[in-house]
Amino acid sequence: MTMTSKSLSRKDIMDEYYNLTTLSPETPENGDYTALNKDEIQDELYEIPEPMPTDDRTEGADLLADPSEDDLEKYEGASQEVIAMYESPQPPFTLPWKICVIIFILINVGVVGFLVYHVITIGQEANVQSYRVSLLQHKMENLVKNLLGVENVKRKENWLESDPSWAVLASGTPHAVDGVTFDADKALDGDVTTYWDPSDERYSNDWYIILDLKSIHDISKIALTNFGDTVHDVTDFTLQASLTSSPYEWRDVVAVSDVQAGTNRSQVFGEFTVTSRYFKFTVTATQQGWQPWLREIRFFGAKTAGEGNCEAGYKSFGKGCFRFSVNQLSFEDARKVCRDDGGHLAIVKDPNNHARIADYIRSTTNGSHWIGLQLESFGAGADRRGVFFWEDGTLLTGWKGWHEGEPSSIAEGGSEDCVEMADFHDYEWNDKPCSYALYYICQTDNI
Ligand SMILES: [Ca+2]
Ligand SMILES: [Ca+2]
Repeated sequence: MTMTSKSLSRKDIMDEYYNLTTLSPETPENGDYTALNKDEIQDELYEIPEPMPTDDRTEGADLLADPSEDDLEKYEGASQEVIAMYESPQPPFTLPWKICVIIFILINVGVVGFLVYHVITIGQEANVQSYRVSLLQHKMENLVKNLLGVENVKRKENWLESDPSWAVLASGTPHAVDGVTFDADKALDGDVTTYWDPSDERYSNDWYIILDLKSIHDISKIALTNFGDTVHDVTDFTLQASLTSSPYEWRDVVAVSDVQAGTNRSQVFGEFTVTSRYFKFTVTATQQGWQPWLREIRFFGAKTAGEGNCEAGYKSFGKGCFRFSVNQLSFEDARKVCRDDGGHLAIVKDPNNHARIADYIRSTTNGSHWIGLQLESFGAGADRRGVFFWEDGTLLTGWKGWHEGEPSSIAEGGSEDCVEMADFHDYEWNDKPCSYALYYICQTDNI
């Protein structure tokens, strides 16, 4: 995606497109073309044709599902109006895109600076500050990645951003008061004011949390933040790891017996390396044998690289990393799974990549798969129109993998707003109702 295209919202594009297809040649002021320059319109729409032989002019109208002669005439009339405007001696003033980018960066630097100031001045303790700064750094890296379109931000070990959903099982009955439950989530919420309190008998010495880090990680340090008293503070713990969940196959990673009680500073324990997705953290002793009150657990490491610099479980095809589902879901559910995985439904803009992916499907499930392409329709009844967008927000332009006769359902009464690589079309594209349960392909960037 080019930087110029980022200055346009989807609504802008769809409004412009709608204007183009409905504009009367006698009333060019209906279309607010002054907000765009000619290159932007040509980038974002399906190329407004330069003056060309009449026989070629229908090419730009392929967004229409079933264009009538009348539609094509309107489209051509509108195209000529736009071209005439940009060839006029006084072109409309537009802010250069580079200045837009600089302003955008300056605004973001200001926002980040404001956040950093507050992290430094308001943070309660040094460990809280360092933790939040690392979060901020993570978010800034993503910001830079988005701004520059850099696909390969260097893979780096770091303190992972804890996630309460990592806690899948915990021992004991969590203490509850005033509607607040002191469950294991509280040790993974990134908040040192909340804590895990698994009420249990004294000297149980088997208070555990099973964690699912959602993907395979290389972990080399663990940090605990005790409550800070001399009754409930953890003094001993073990960490075990399993690559599988049903059943778990626990193997010992580290046993620690020198955790300091009576302090609520973060304590780091390292000197191990483990590659796993599931972890069992067990408190084997507290200062006076009562159940632990534990503010936070953190892990240091990075997602494990698989083949071709892809995360484990992903396959490298061309520039992207792709994971093929073993289950079948609706488009929305599949989209959510991919996003939870840190990626998105597959964006297949390149015919060579498409061929590799199709080959892989033929050799495995041999079934239809959702890809990250969806129709956004506007207008209703006979006026229904639609534009296909990829999951990264870009318009479907350039190469397209439609099977002959597809998409078949943009026009009036259409309901096939999602796109599959269809087994019955030899994995060429078909538009299909989004509610169908299909296999799906997730994609992440290289790491
Ligand atoms: Ca907490
Ligand atoms: Ca169809």
